[in-house]
Amino acid sequence: MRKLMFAAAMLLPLSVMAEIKVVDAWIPEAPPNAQAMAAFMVIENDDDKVVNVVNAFAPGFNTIELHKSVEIDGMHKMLKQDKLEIPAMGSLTLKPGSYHIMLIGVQDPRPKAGDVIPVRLDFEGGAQMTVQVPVKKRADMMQRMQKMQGH
Ligand SMILES: [Cu+2]
Repeated sequence: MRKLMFAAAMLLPLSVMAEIKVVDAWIPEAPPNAQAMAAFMVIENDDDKVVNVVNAFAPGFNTIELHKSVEIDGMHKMLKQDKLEIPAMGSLTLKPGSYHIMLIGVQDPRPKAGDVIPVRLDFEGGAQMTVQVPVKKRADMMQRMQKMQGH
C-alpha cells in the first residue's frame, strides 16, 4: 500500500491533466493584415482544487500571452493575465470579449479556416496539455454561438 501511494505521488503532475478537459476550442480566422489572433475554448476542471494555466505556446506565432478583454470607460482594452484560473469542479470560458489566449506576431504561412493549430497549455506545477484548435471563419462561429444562446 505504501509503495502504491508513493507511485501515485510521483505521478502527481500528470494526474492534474486527467482532471482537465478542453472543449469548444477555436481560433477565428484573421484578416490578412492582422498582427495577432486569439484562441478561445472552455477549460473544464473536475478536480477539487483550483488549476491555473500559467503559460501557453503555439507554433507559427512570435509571442503568446494570456489576456482578458475588458471595457474601461467605454474603451475596449486587453489586460495581460499572469494566469488563467480554472475553479475547482468548474470551468473557465475563453471567449470573445473575455478571457483568451493571444497569439501575437502571425508568421507565414498565415493560418486560415480549415487549419488546425496545436496550442499547448502550461499548468502551474509543470503539467502540459496540447489542444488541437481548429481555425474557423468568425462569422460562422458567431452565428453558431448566437443560436446556442437562443437568439
Ligand atoms: Cu488579447
